Amino acid sequence: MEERYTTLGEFIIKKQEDFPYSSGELSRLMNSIRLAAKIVAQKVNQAGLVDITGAFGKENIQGEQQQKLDVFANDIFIQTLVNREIVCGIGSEENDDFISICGADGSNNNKYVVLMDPLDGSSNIDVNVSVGTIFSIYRRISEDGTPVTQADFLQKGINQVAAGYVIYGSSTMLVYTTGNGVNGFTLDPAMGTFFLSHPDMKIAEDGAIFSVNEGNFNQFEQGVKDYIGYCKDHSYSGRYIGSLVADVHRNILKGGIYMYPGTVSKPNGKLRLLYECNPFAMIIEQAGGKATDGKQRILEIEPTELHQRVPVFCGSKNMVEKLERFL
Ligand code: AHM
Ligand code: MG
Repeated sequence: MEERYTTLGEFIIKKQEDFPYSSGELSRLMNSIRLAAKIVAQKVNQAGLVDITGAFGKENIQGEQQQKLDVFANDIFIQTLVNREIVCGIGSEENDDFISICGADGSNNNKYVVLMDPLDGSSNIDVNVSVGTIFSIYRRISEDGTPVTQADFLQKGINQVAAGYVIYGSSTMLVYTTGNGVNGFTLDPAMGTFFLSHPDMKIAEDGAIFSVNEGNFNQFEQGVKDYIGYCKDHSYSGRYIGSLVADVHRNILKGGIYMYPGTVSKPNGKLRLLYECNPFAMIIEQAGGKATDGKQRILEIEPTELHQRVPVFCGSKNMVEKLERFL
């Protein structure tokens, strides 16, 4: 079969065959994410048609209003993973605490935990801008068979076994890595099948796109301001959708830097280490780029809390290194 016809399902099986002694658990987990992504894609595509957009009237732990589709996506991903008894714990940006998944006898022999932002950028849904799901998979560090603990979720990003995102854009794509390169799959909506469309994705070492919310400019530290000045002096294109998955996806494909720096009022910025920064840092590094909080590699930050925020600068290697010289 020619590569262009490879489906995500086939790709997952092929990956597993590279590890003949694997239990197949990660493959089954990826298949569950693939299924949940299709269900959410279908719902996102209907957002303008059915009464599903708009505020749900509830706030999440960060005091932000949840949208109906946030809640839907969260439920679908959780249900899919729980029903298939495929993980021992789930951490979600939409849940205050992690979820421990146990059988009737209180035990769980699965070895992976999933952390996710089920629908990032959901404030963009009402205006038909691309949104996405971000996920991250770790091997538990607590003893097999016992309920998961917070420590299973507070692992450094370098421990990620896999990470990926789904972008619900003009087409739906699922992009993921298991630590051996990055591959992207596009959903054929007529067939309901993801096909390998972007094998071995690489981000250019140099780029000419900078993505940052310049509305916060006056609150940035001087080094960030100077770097933005450098980008302008070099006539780089400013591109900021305000939807992380879409902004980073574009920069991976075209070369560029994404920045969410700390501000005077929010020194740690806005984005969450566990649900947003770590998965993207793994993907970007696997694609040949870099991701830093300005002081250290994102993947080496020791997490201290589930909903921790960190400044983030990620993208084309030479652009991130240039920025680091300004900081
Ligand atoms: P969310 O997880 O609540 O959707 O917020 C994250 C989003 C990102 O998608 C995006 O990059 C960022 O918030 C935009 O923030 P701002 O509007 O401050 O620029
Ligand atoms: Mg988010």
